[in-house]
Amino acid sequence: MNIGIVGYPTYGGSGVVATELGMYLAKLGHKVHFMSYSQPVRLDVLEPNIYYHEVNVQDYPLFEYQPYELALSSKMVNIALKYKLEVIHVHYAIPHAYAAYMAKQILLEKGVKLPIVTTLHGTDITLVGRNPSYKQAVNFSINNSDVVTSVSESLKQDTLAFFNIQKEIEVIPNFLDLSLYRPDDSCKHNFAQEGEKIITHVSNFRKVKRIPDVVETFFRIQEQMPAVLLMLGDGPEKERARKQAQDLGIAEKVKFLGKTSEVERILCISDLFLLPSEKESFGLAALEAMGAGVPVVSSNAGGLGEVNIHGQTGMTADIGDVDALFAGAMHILSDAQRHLDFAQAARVQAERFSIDKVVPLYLKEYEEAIARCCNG
Ligand code: GMT
Repeated sequence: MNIGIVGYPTYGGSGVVATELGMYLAKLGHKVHFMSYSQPVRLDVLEPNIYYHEVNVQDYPLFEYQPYELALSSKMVNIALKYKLEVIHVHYAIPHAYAAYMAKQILLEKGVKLPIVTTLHGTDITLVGRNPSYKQAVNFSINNSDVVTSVSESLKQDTLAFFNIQKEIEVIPNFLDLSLYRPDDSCKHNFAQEGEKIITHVSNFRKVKRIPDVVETFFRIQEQMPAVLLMLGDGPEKERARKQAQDLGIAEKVKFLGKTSEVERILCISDLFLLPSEKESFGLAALEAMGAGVPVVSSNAGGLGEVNIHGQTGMTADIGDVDALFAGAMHILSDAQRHLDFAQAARVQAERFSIDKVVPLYLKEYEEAIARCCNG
Protein backbone atom coordinates (compact mmCIF):
# COMPACT_ATOMS: atom_id res chain seq x y z
CA MET A 1 0.00 0.00 0.00
CA ASN A 2 1.20 3.58 -0.63
CA ILE A 3 0.61 5.39 2.65
CA GLY A 4 1.04 9.06 3.59
CA ILE A 5 1.75 9.85 7.26
CA VAL A 6 1.53 13.35 8.70
CA GLY A 7 2.61 14.20 12.23
CA TYR A 8 4.71 16.42 14.41
CA PRO A 9 8.43 15.78 14.13
CA THR A 10 9.19 16.52 17.78
CA TYR A 11 9.83 14.30 20.80
CA GLY A 12 6.12 14.38 21.76
CA GLY A 13 4.19 11.13 21.93
CA SER A 14 2.04 11.68 18.83
CA GLY A 15 5.16 12.20 16.70
CA VAL A 16 6.75 9.08 18.16
CA VAL A 17 3.63 7.00 17.48
CA ALA A 18 3.38 8.29 13.89
CA THR A 19 7.05 7.58 13.24
CA GLU A 20 7.17 4.12 14.81
CA LEU A 21 3.97 3.13 13.02
CA GLY A 22 5.33 4.28 9.65
CA MET A 23 8.64 2.52 10.13
CA TYR A 24 6.90 -0.72 11.06
CA LEU A 25 4.58 -0.46 8.03
CA ALA A 26 7.66 0.07 5.84
CA LYS A 27 9.20 -3.12 7.26
CA LEU A 28 6.02 -4.95 6.29
CA GLY A 29 6.65 -3.79 2.71
CA HIS A 30 4.35 -0.77 2.48
CA LYS A 31 5.69 2.43 0.94
CA VAL A 32 5.44 5.12 3.58
CA HIS A 33 5.66 8.84 2.81
CA PHE A 34 6.20 11.08 5.84
CA MET A 35 5.26 14.75 5.60
CA SER A 36 6.23 17.26 8.26
CA TYR A 37 8.01 20.59 8.73
CA SER A 38 11.21 18.83 9.75
CA GLN A 39 12.46 15.29 9.88
CA PRO A 40 10.85 13.34 12.75
CA VAL A 41 13.44 12.64 15.45
CA ARG A 42 13.07 8.86 15.42
CA LEU A 43 12.71 8.50 11.62
CA ASP A 44 15.40 6.44 9.91
CA VAL A 45 15.31 7.63 6.31
CA LEU A 46 17.96 5.10 5.32
CA GLU A 47 15.49 2.23 5.78
CA PRO A 48 13.83 0.81 2.65
CA ASN A 49 10.31 2.00 1.76
CA ILE A 50 10.64 5.20 3.85
CA TYR A 51 10.32 8.57 2.14
CA TYR A 52 10.45 11.94 3.84
CA HIS A 53 8.96 15.07 2.27
CA GLU A 54 9.60 18.33 4.06
CA VAL A 55 6.82 20.90 4.14
CA ASN A 56 8.34 24.30 3.38
CA VAL A 57 6.46 27.42 4.36
CA GLN A 58 7.42 30.43 2.33
CA ASP A 59 7.84 33.54 4.40
CA TYR A 60 6.47 36.87 3.21
CA PRO A 61 6.57 40.27 4.97
CA LEU A 62 2.76 40.41 5.02
CA PHE A 63 2.47 37.25 7.11
CA GLU A 64 2.55 37.63 10.83
CA TYR A 65 1.71 33.91 10.98
CA GLN A 66 2.96 31.64 8.24
CA PRO A 67 0.17 29.63 6.54
CA TYR A 68 1.47 26.13 7.41
CA GLU A 69 -1.84 24.34 6.68
CA LEU A 70 -1.79 25.69 3.13
CA ALA A 71 1.72 24.45 2.52
CA LEU A 72 0.85 21.10 4.10
CA SER A 73 -2.30 20.65 1.97
CA SER A 74 -0.31 21.47 -1.18
CA LYS A 75 2.37 19.01 -0.17
CA MET A 76 -0.25 16.29 0.46
CA VAL A 77 -1.75 16.92 -3.00
CA ASN A 78 1.63 16.78 -4.75
CA ILE A 79 2.76 13.64 -2.92
CA ALA A 80 -0.61 11.91 -3.39
CA LEU A 81 -0.44 12.52 -7.13
CA LYS A 82 3.23 11.70 -7.60
CA TYR A 83 3.33 8.53 -5.47
CA LYS A 84 -0.29 7.45 -5.94
CA LEU A 85 -1.09 7.49 -2.23
CA GLU A 86 -3.94 5.16 -1.35
CA VAL A 87 -4.57 6.60 2.10
CA ILE A 88 -3.31 9.44 4.27
CA HIS A 89 -3.02 9.02 8.04
CA VAL A 90 -2.82 12.23 10.06
CA HIS A 91 -1.71 12.27 13.70
CA TYR A 92 -2.96 15.02 16.03
CA ALA A 93 -6.03 16.74 14.59
CA ILE A 94 -4.65 20.29 14.62
CA PRO A 95 -4.03 21.34 11.91
CA HIS A 96 -3.35 18.05 10.17
CA ALA A 97 -6.93 16.78 9.79
CA TYR A 98 -8.04 20.15 8.44
CA ALA A 99 -5.16 20.29 5.95
CA ALA A 100 -5.97 16.73 4.84
CA TYR A 101 -9.59 17.67 4.21
CA MET A 102 -8.47 20.54 1.96
CA ALA A 103 -6.06 18.24 0.11
CA LYS A 104 -8.86 15.74 -0.41
CA GLN A 105 -11.10 18.41 -1.95
CA ILE A 106 -8.35 19.65 -4.28
CA LEU A 107 -7.65 16.08 -5.40
CA LEU A 108 -11.34 15.41 -6.00
CA GLU A 109 -11.33 18.20 -8.60
CA LYS A 110 -8.61 16.24 -10.35
CA GLY A 111 -10.61 13.03 -10.19
CA VAL A 112 -8.46 11.49 -7.44
CA LYS A 113 -9.84 10.13 -4.17
CA LEU A 114 -7.71 10.34 -1.02
CA PRO A 115 -9.10 8.54 2.04
CA ILE A 116 -8.26 10.22 5.36
CA VAL A 117 -7.57 8.46 8.65
CA THR A 118 -7.31 10.85 11.61
CA THR A 119 -5.82 9.75 14.92
CA LEU A 120 -6.69 11.87 17.95
CA HIS A 121 -3.86 11.93 20.48
CA GLY A 122 -4.68 14.10 23.45
CA THR A 123 -4.48 17.85 23.80
CA ASP A 124 -5.74 18.22 20.22
CA ILE A 125 -9.04 17.35 21.94
CA THR A 126 -8.70 17.97 25.67
CA LEU A 127 -6.89 21.31 25.64
CA VAL A 128 -6.14 23.03 22.33
CA GLY A 129 -8.98 21.61 20.25
CA ARG A 130 -11.65 22.72 22.73
CA ASN A 131 -10.47 26.30 22.55
CA PRO A 132 -13.15 28.43 20.82
CA SER A 133 -10.49 29.63 18.35
CA TYR A 134 -10.20 26.13 16.89
CA LYS A 135 -13.29 24.18 17.96
CA GLN A 136 -15.44 24.58 14.81
CA ALA A 137 -12.64 23.61 12.47
CA VAL A 138 -11.56 20.66 14.61
CA ASN A 139 -15.17 19.42 14.84
CA PHE A 140 -15.55 19.75 11.08
CA SER A 141 -12.33 17.97 10.22
CA ILE A 142 -13.05 15.06 12.57
CA ASN A 143 -16.51 14.58 11.04
CA ASN A 144 -15.06 14.76 7.54
CA SER A 145 -12.33 12.19 8.04
CA ASP A 146 -13.14 8.78 6.57
CA VAL A 147 -11.98 7.00 9.71
CA VAL A 148 -11.28 8.47 13.14
CA THR A 149 -9.27 6.68 15.80
CA SER A 150 -8.37 7.66 19.34
CA VAL A 151 -5.57 6.29 21.47
CA SER A 152 -7.77 5.44 24.48
CA GLU A 153 -11.36 4.94 25.50
CA SER A 154 -11.03 7.97 27.77
CA LEU A 155 -10.02 10.20 24.86
CA LYS A 156 -12.91 8.84 22.79
CA GLN A 157 -15.34 9.77 25.56
CA ASP A 158 -13.78 13.24 25.89
CA THR A 159 -14.12 13.75 22.14
CA LEU A 160 -17.79 12.78 22.20
CA ALA A 161 -18.36 15.05 25.22
CA PHE A 162 -16.56 18.15 23.92
CA PHE A 163 -17.56 17.99 20.23
CA ASN A 164 -20.56 17.22 18.09
CA ILE A 165 -19.27 14.05 16.46
CA GLN A 166 -21.29 12.06 13.96
CA LYS A 167 -18.54 9.55 13.24
CA GLU A 168 -17.76 6.27 14.91
CA ILE A 169 -14.44 6.58 16.78
CA GLU A 170 -12.30 3.45 16.89
CA VAL A 171 -10.03 3.05 19.90
CA ILE A 172 -6.58 1.86 18.85
CA PRO A 173 -4.14 2.06 21.75
CA ASN A 174 -0.56 3.19 21.50
CA PHE A 175 2.06 0.51 21.18
CA LEU A 176 5.73 -0.22 21.71
CA ASP A 177 8.48 -2.36 20.27
CA LEU A 178 9.33 -4.70 23.13
CA SER A 179 12.56 -5.85 21.51
CA LEU A 180 14.07 -2.45 22.43
CA TYR A 181 13.84 -3.22 26.16
CA ARG A 182 16.58 -5.65 27.08
CA PRO A 183 17.83 -6.10 30.65
CA ASP A 184 21.23 -4.39 30.77
CA ASP A 185 22.61 -2.92 34.00
CA SER A 186 25.89 -1.74 32.51
CA CYS A 187 25.11 1.99 32.67
CA LYS A 188 23.60 1.92 36.17
CA HIS A 189 26.80 3.07 37.92
CA ASN A 190 26.76 6.25 35.75
CA PHE A 191 23.72 7.47 37.66
CA ALA A 192 23.43 5.75 41.03
CA GLN A 193 25.59 4.40 43.84
CA GLU A 194 25.25 0.80 44.97
CA GLY A 195 21.94 0.39 46.84
CA GLU A 196 20.33 3.60 45.54
CA LYS A 197 16.89 3.29 43.92
CA ILE A 198 16.53 4.88 40.50
CA ILE A 199 13.30 6.84 40.05
CA THR A 200 12.64 8.10 36.52
CA HIS A 201 10.41 10.62 34.81
CA VAL A 202 10.23 11.22 31.03
CA SER A 203 8.22 14.03 29.47
CA ASN A 204 8.22 17.24 27.50
CA PHE A 205 8.08 19.20 30.78
CA ARG A 206 4.86 21.05 30.02
CA LYS A 207 2.59 22.27 32.84
CA VAL A 208 0.14 19.39 32.28
CA LYS A 209 2.85 16.97 33.45
CA ARG A 210 2.81 18.45 36.99
CA ILE A 211 6.58 18.35 37.30
CA PRO A 212 6.54 19.87 40.84
CA ASP A 213 4.64 16.73 41.99
CA VAL A 214 7.44 14.57 40.54
CA VAL A 215 10.09 16.44 42.51
CA GLU A 216 8.03 16.58 45.71
CA THR A 217 7.23 12.84 45.57
CA PHE A 218 10.88 12.06 45.01
CA PHE A 219 11.87 14.36 47.87
CA ARG A 220 9.74 12.31 50.25
CA ILE A 221 11.02 8.98 48.85
CA GLN A 222 14.68 9.92 49.31
CA GLU A 223 13.97 10.83 52.93
CA GLN A 224 13.05 7.14 53.46
CA MET A 225 15.65 5.34 51.33
CA PRO A 226 18.73 6.11 49.22
CA ALA A 227 17.50 7.20 45.78
CA VAL A 228 18.19 9.36 42.73
CA LEU A 229 15.73 10.94 40.30
CA LEU A 230 16.47 10.88 36.56
CA MET A 231 14.57 13.51 34.59
CA LEU A 232 14.54 12.81 30.83
CA GLY A 233 13.30 15.26 28.22
CA ASP A 234 13.09 19.00 28.01
CA GLY A 235 10.49 21.74 28.10
CA PRO A 236 9.23 24.91 29.74
CA GLU A 237 8.98 23.54 33.31
CA LYS A 238 12.51 22.18 33.49
CA GLU A 239 14.24 25.18 35.05
CA ARG A 240 11.52 25.49 37.68
CA ALA A 241 12.09 21.85 38.59
CA ARG A 242 15.83 22.43 38.88
CA LYS A 243 15.15 25.36 41.24
CA GLN A 244 12.69 23.27 43.28
CA ALA A 245 15.31 20.54 43.70
CA GLN A 246 17.85 23.17 44.81
CA ASP A 247 15.42 24.72 47.28
CA LEU A 248 14.69 21.29 48.75
CA GLY A 249 18.42 20.62 49.08
CA ILE A 250 18.38 17.59 46.76
CA ALA A 251 19.99 19.10 43.66
CA GLU A 252 22.75 16.49 43.55
CA LYS A 253 20.19 13.66 43.61
CA VAL A 254 18.06 15.01 40.73
CA LYS A 255 19.78 14.52 37.39
CA PHE A 256 18.47 16.26 34.28
CA LEU A 257 19.50 14.22 31.27
CA GLY A 258 17.72 16.25 28.55
CA LYS A 259 16.57 14.80 25.23
CA THR A 260 18.54 11.60 25.27
CA SER A 261 18.29 8.89 22.64
CA GLU A 262 18.99 6.30 25.39
CA VAL A 263 15.50 6.32 26.91
CA GLU A 264 15.04 2.54 26.70
CA ARG A 265 18.43 1.80 28.31
CA ILE A 266 17.72 4.21 31.15
CA LEU A 267 14.26 2.78 31.72
CA CYS A 268 15.81 -0.69 31.93
CA ILE A 269 17.90 0.38 34.96
CA SER A 270 15.00 2.17 36.69
CA ASP A 271 13.14 0.94 39.78
CA LEU A 272 10.10 3.18 39.51
CA PHE A 273 8.52 5.56 36.98
CA LEU A 274 6.61 8.69 38.03
CA LEU A 275 3.91 10.30 35.85
CA PRO A 276 1.57 12.52 37.92
CA SER A 277 0.05 14.34 34.89
CA GLU A 278 -3.00 16.55 35.03
CA LYS A 279 -4.04 15.37 31.55
CA GLU A 280 -2.84 12.24 29.80
CA SER A 281 -4.97 10.69 27.10
CA PHE A 282 -2.85 7.54 27.16
CA GLY A 283 0.60 7.97 28.69
CA LEU A 284 2.98 6.44 26.18
CA ALA A 285 5.90 7.20 28.51
CA ALA A 286 4.29 5.03 31.21
CA LEU A 287 3.80 2.19 28.74
CA GLU A 288 7.45 2.42 27.70
CA ALA A 289 8.50 2.17 31.36
CA MET A 290 6.31 -0.90 31.74
CA GLY A 291 7.91 -2.39 28.64
CA ALA A 292 11.17 -2.19 30.57
CA GLY A 293 9.52 -3.95 33.52
CA VAL A 294 9.30 -0.78 35.63
CA PRO A 295 6.28 -0.26 37.94
CA VAL A 296 4.52 3.08 37.42
CA VAL A 297 3.19 5.51 39.99
CA SER A 298 0.91 7.88 38.12
CA SER A 299 -2.14 10.03 38.42
CA ASN A 300 -5.43 8.55 37.25
CA ALA A 301 -5.93 11.32 34.65
CA GLY A 302 -7.53 10.53 31.29
CA GLY A 303 -6.48 7.17 29.86
CA LEU A 304 -3.66 6.49 32.33
CA GLY A 305 -5.83 4.04 34.24
CA GLU A 306 -6.27 2.00 31.03
CA VAL A 307 -2.50 1.54 30.86
CA ASN A 308 -1.32 1.53 34.48
CA ILE A 309 -3.54 -0.83 36.45
CA HIS A 310 -3.80 0.31 40.07
CA GLY A 311 -2.42 -2.25 42.52
CA GLN A 312 -1.08 -4.45 39.74
CA THR A 313 1.32 -2.72 37.32
CA GLY A 314 1.74 0.27 39.62
CA MET A 315 -0.29 2.63 41.74
CA THR A 316 -2.52 5.51 40.68
CA ALA A 317 -3.57 8.61 42.62
CA ASP A 318 -5.93 11.53 42.14
CA ILE A 319 -4.43 14.47 40.30
CA GLY A 320 -2.28 16.55 42.67
CA ASP A 321 -2.49 14.06 45.56
CA VAL A 322 1.21 13.91 46.41
CA ASP A 323 0.51 12.03 49.66
CA ALA A 324 -1.04 9.20 47.64
CA LEU A 325 1.76 9.28 45.04
CA PHE A 326 4.31 8.98 47.83
CA ALA A 327 2.35 6.21 49.58
CA GLY A 328 2.04 4.34 46.26
CA ALA A 329 5.76 4.65 45.61
CA MET A 330 6.65 3.42 49.11
CA HIS A 331 4.20 0.52 48.82
CA ILE A 332 6.12 -0.71 45.77
CA LEU A 333 9.67 0.17 46.76
CA SER A 334 9.67 -0.93 50.37
CA ASP A 335 9.35 -4.66 49.73
CA ALA A 336 11.64 -6.45 47.26
CA GLN A 337 9.22 -9.28 46.46
CA ARG A 338 6.33 -6.87 45.99
CA HIS A 339 8.48 -4.74 43.71
CA LEU A 340 9.27 -7.80 41.61
CA ASP A 341 5.58 -8.74 41.35
CA PHE A 342 4.70 -5.23 40.19
CA ALA A 343 7.61 -5.22 37.72
CA GLN A 344 6.54 -8.53 36.20
CA ALA A 345 2.91 -7.46 35.96
CA ALA A 346 4.00 -4.21 34.28
CA ARG A 347 5.91 -6.12 31.62
CA VAL A 348 2.99 -8.52 31.03
CA GLN A 349 0.64 -5.54 30.64
CA ALA A 350 3.06 -3.90 28.16
CA GLU A 351 3.01 -7.07 26.06
CA ARG A 352 -0.68 -6.44 25.36
CA PHE A 353 0.41 -3.27 23.53
CA SER A 354 3.12 -4.88 21.44
CA ILE A 355 3.59 -3.21 18.05
CA ASP A 356 2.88 -6.41 16.11
CA LYS A 357 -0.54 -6.67 17.77
CA VAL A 358 -1.55 -3.04 17.24
CA VAL A 359 -0.33 -2.17 13.73
CA PRO A 360 -2.70 -4.66 12.02
CA LEU A 361 -5.58 -2.72 13.63
CA TYR A 362 -4.45 0.40 11.76
CA LEU A 363 -4.11 -1.53 8.50
CA LYS A 364 -7.70 -2.69 8.91
CA GLU A 365 -8.78 0.93 9.36
CA TYR A 366 -6.87 1.94 6.21
CA GLU A 367 -8.89 -0.65 4.26
CA GLU A 368 -12.06 0.67 5.86
CA ALA A 369 -11.19 4.27 4.94
CA ILE A 370 -10.49 3.24 1.35
CA ALA A 371 -13.80 1.41 1.16
CA ARG A 372 -15.74 4.38 2.59
CA CYS A 373 -14.02 6.98 0.45
CA CYS A 374 -13.75 5.16 -2.83
CA ASN A 375 -16.88 3.02 -2.85
CA GLY A 376 -19.08 5.23 -0.71
O1 GMT B 1 -1.55 15.88 23.25
C1 GMT B 1 -0.44 16.20 23.66
O2 GMT B 1 -0.18 16.72 24.71
C2 GMT B 1 0.67 15.96 22.78
C3 GMT B 1 0.76 14.55 22.47
C4 GMT B 1 2.13 14.51 21.92
O3 GMT B 1 2.25 14.73 20.75
O4 GMT B 1 3.02 14.34 22.73
O5 GMT B 1 0.64 13.68 23.63
C5 GMT B 1 -0.54 12.92 23.67
O6 GMT B 1 -0.36 11.84 22.79
C6 GMT B 1 0.47 10.78 23.27
C7 GMT B 1 0.56 9.74 22.15
O7 GMT B 1 -0.69 9.29 21.76
C8 GMT B 1 -0.16 10.21 24.55
O8 GMT B 1 0.60 9.12 25.02
C9 GMT B 1 -0.20 11.32 25.60
O9 GMT B 1 -0.86 10.82 26.74
C10 GMT B 1 -0.94 12.52 25.07
N1 GMT B 1 -0.74 13.64 26.00
C11 GMT B 1 -1.75 14.18 26.68
O10 GMT B 1 -2.89 13.80 26.60
C12 GMT B 1 -1.37 15.31 27.59
